[in-house]
Amino acid sequence: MKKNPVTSLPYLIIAIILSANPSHSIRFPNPISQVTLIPSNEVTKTAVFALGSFWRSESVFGCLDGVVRTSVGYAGGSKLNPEYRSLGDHAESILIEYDPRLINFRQLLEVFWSSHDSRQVFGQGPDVGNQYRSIIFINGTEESRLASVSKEREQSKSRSSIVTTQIQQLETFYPAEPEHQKFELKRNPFLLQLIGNLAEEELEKSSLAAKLNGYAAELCPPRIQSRIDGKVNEIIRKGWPILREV
Ligand code: MHO
Repeated sequence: MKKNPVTSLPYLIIAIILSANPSHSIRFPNPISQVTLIPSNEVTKTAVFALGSFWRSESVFGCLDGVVRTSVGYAGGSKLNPEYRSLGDHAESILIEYDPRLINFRQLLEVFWSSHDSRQVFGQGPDVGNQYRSIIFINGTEESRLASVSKEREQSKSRSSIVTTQIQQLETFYPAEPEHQKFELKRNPFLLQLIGNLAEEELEKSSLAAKLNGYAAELCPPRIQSRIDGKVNEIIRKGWPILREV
């Protein structure tokens, strides 16, 4: 039977294109797991807060959508090159790198206020000492304004005690020792294995590790906590592959 020239024409054209130029191979879109959520030309901003133990603070902020990276360190004091066992007048602090298109400084401030007791004097929760004091570090007039407004709002909620939070210009942020970075994730070998037992440097710059560090401490917002639960359970069921994003 004679072939219909109309239906065979598109195949003929494709065959000619493919044979004429070998670079025209068929491309499939990247599988979802390979699409990074952070565009390569990312323009991120940073924020630094102190609100008690930095193990906990890193978990609280690392889990938020829009937070790209976190690291813990020392800030707010004058001692040069502080260390965990001799941090001088510094406060345990958290450096947050975020995508301003997804989360902004004002929203980070809301998380800051709701994640600790800013009225507790000389400590936070069970942790006693000056290193656990509450500080909003600012950079620029807009951040300064937002910080002051939010602190006034916080104080106006009750006049029975004083909001101790300081607002300080950020000078130097000294990163803490590796063993303090992603502390909550590191004490969960199961989750570490799930993301492929990343090397220390990768762990420190990984957005996924920042999220799972919050998940490990059960400090993610409930919606995110259950989203990650779902992904983790799916991987347990399949036994493979490794968790690449949440
Ligand atoms: N309560 C904590 C404080 C740790 S911290 C990073 C502890 O277990 O020692 O200061």
